[in-house]
Amino acid sequence: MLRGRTLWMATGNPHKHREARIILMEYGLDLRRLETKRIEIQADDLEEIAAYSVEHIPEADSRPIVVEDAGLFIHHLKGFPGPYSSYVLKTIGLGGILKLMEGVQNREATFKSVVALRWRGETHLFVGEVQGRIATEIRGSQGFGYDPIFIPDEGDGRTFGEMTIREKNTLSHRARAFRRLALWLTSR
Ligand code: ITT
Repeated sequence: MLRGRTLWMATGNPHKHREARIILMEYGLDLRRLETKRIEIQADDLEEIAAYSVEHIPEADSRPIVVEDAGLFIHHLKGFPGPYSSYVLKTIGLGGILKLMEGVQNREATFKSVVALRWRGETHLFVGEVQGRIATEIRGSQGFGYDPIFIPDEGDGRTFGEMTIREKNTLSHRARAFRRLALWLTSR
């Protein structure tokens, strides 16, 4: 088990940290945010990006660190933007995605999260996914990123952007990946 039940998340995104911290708290784990330089490689899969990143954080030599890489895979667009989600959001934005999806019937999408834990010289990966569809308009002002255009299948028709963090945490890709991490850590 972890000493002090504390681990650090290296992320530039405070929303991701907040969501993950709430999940880990349920398991008695304290997830702190680490402000550090992260190397983000360009690759086709999130697993490779997350693992590379966590393995190049110097602080990982002395304490347990997690990095999470997430992406939105739109089926009609053959998985775009996927590992390029961050760049696409910054460039064409939600409006650009909605434009690409104009008149498209198949709106299915998968949100995926890969959590890479670096601990005692080893890397462990935990994956979470949620299926849903792309809304036809931007809805909701909660959350961040793609939340206002993603409607999870298991929900009630609202986008993640129309949900509180706690509601999003019952269904999200991130919640699923971090729960897997928590179960693994607490069962050891
Ligand atoms: P890091 O510093 O942790 O890398 P980031 O914001 O770049 O933070 P990711 O690379 O994991 O995070 O995410 C890729 C993009 O997908 C980015 O634009 C996020 O805003 C967006 N995204 C990730 N998780 C999301 C979620 O739960 N809801 C909506 N958008 C999300």
